Amino acid sequence: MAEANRINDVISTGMEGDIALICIDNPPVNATGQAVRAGLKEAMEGLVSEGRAKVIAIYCAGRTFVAGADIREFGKPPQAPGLGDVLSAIEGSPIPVISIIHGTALGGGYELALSTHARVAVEGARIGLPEVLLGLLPGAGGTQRLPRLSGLAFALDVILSGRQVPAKEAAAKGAVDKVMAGEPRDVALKAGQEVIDGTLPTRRTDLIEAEYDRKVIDDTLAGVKKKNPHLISPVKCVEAVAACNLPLEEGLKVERQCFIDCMNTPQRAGLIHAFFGERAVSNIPEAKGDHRPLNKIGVIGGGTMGSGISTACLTAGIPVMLVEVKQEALDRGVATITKNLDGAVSRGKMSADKRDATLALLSTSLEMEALADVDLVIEAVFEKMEIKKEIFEKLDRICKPGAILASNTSYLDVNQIAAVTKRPEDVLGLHFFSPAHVMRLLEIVQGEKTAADVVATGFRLAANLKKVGVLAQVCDGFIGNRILGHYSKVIAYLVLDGASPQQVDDALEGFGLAMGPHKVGDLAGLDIGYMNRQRMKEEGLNPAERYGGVVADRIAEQGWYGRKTGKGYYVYDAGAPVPNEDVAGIIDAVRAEQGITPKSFTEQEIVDRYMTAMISEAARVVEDGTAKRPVDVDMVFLFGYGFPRFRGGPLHYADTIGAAELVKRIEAYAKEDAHYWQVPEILRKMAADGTTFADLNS
Ligand code: 3H9
Repeated sequence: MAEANRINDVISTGMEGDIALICIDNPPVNATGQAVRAGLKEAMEGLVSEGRAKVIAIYCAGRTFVAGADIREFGKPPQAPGLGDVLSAIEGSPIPVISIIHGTALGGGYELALSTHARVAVEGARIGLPEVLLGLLPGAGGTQRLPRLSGLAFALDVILSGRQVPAKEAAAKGAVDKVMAGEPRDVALKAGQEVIDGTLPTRRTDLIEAEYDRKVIDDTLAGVKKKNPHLISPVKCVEAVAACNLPLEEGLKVERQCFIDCMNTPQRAGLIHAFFGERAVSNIPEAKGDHRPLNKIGVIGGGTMGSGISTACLTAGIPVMLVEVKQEALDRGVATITKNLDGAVSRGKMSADKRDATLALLSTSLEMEALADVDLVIEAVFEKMEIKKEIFEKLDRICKPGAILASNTSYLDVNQIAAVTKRPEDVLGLHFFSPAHVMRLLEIVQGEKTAADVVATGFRLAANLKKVGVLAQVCDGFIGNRILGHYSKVIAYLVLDGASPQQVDDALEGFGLAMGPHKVGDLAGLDIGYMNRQRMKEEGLNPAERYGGVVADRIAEQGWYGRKTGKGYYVYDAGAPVPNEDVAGIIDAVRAEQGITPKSFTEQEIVDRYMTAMISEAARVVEDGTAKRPVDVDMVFLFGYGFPRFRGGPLHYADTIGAAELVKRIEAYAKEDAHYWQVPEILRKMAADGTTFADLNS
């Protein structure tokens, strides 16, 4: 800067002729932490009292404009000055102020831009108000100023979706005034000169009257409540926007109150835990070391999983060699991949040309030898140890030195698979979740001998595929399926002991699950669980364990496999599914045979038992090191199992109950079934120490 004046560590000002520049430099994303707010206030006061500048341009250093308030400050005592006050001072400035947006102007960052008198986006920039995704709402004027600039419908869309709006669309809607090319500082000078020349008009947003339509607001509110019956912040967003017909000062008061209401909810804490958790899982040394190349990937198996994995890799631009044993199976695999990509085209996520180019990255073969030149092979065949061993022996012979050999097994012992090769250091588990091109979780399973750069490559693959990679150690089912295997038993016990399947589904949907477990069973096919239980029976059940599968077995034995047969726990005719009356008869008969007198359970009791079972096994998974930290378990459940994001994950939720209460609950349940309900040692210790799972995350 010609005349640089450092206000503090993150804010500096300077003069270039008649143009004053304010630069925000607060890496990584220029969040409006206390130093930024205080520095901006001081810089504005200085420039206004000096009175030399004809225009003030605010821009940012680094990769982006301000990406929002500093989320790390939330939940802590507020520190002056508040962002709202700083922005009101900017809006009230007698010298016109403009903002130069590059990268992303999000949340409080875009609100800063809204308080200035004109917004210039650098080409490629995006704006957005994503607070709703954090259980909040724009709390520094966004709900009041955006409708004034761009109208109610657009403002409601941006605020409720949290989406990032490209500069071009934002300009068309008046949400930015101009799009220019260049470096932010150069654009600041150019745009500043245009303001002086009168070619870039400026205006105060607070003086614009918002167009107002009560019906749009009422309809939006009704839609929001229907779409997200559990969430508080979308309702509060609409409530705040509804105040945009008041004078700005009054509207800001309503917005402030709505913001505080949201800030005080456990949903806000859960969603912010999810935001940081998503980043924390790969913020570990294991993910960061050297990695091996990923220029070509082999996939063995063209079934649902293999096709989904191939689709994910191809979509990320990685060439795939798909191998199957029979031509028909290969054709089916290619057809599934094509269908997956067509789906992306019809949803507007991919152009037809891009689909063709993506498909051109796929080659196929009936010979494993075709995998000789790939960097990574992902085996996705039946869950049978003998078949996997046979494949890995062959891969060991065929694949080039240094190639990574991965299994998509969902529960088998990766060490045993690795042991059949002469290169166990190159073997790991890459557990995708179905549908693999949609679900974001990837469990990266580290075997005893897996090399460090192979694990790091697993994380690199996750990042390339835009998935959330979570490190897991070997055990039956790794993190997710092991925990699922445990808590799914409590669902059967609840039904045996008195709850109806529908009651269980309703209670858990009320807790936030998108679909109750019996509806999920009907969707997945009840024959699958039945076959698994038969296999387990053949292998020998644990006599100490209560067998809960009797009801499910009898339902499947009727040939009622759920949706695909039109009947399961529910009956699927034309309308909404209704509970299958015959299932009630089966349940009554089983209870009578087992001498069970049915109890009644409240919805809360159902949720408590279900969650306590999930938390118990999750705690053991952390205790024995299968998961590195509680946050890893939480992210597995958010990204792989549809656990409600606003609850943060099972162990974040556990902290809201507290270890002492959980121990008390488990001990009470243990009076009915001491084998199933056992207090994990880690939980007992936490109850004694007064510590939480969150303490183990740091
Ligand atoms: C708000 O503004 C409220 C106001 O309305 C009212 C106030 C009164 N704070 O994602 P990345 C960290 S609410 C603190 O990996 P990318 C992030 O944790 C806020 N830290 O990069 C990571 O740290 P680490 C509304 C933040 O390039 C590092 O920065 N705004 C914040 O993939 C890099 O992040 C939002 O919700 C923050 N606000 O994506 C935007 N943002 O390296 C949230 C990021 O230690 N942010 N960090 O792991 C994002 O969506 C993405 O970070 C962004 C960059 C698109 C900006």
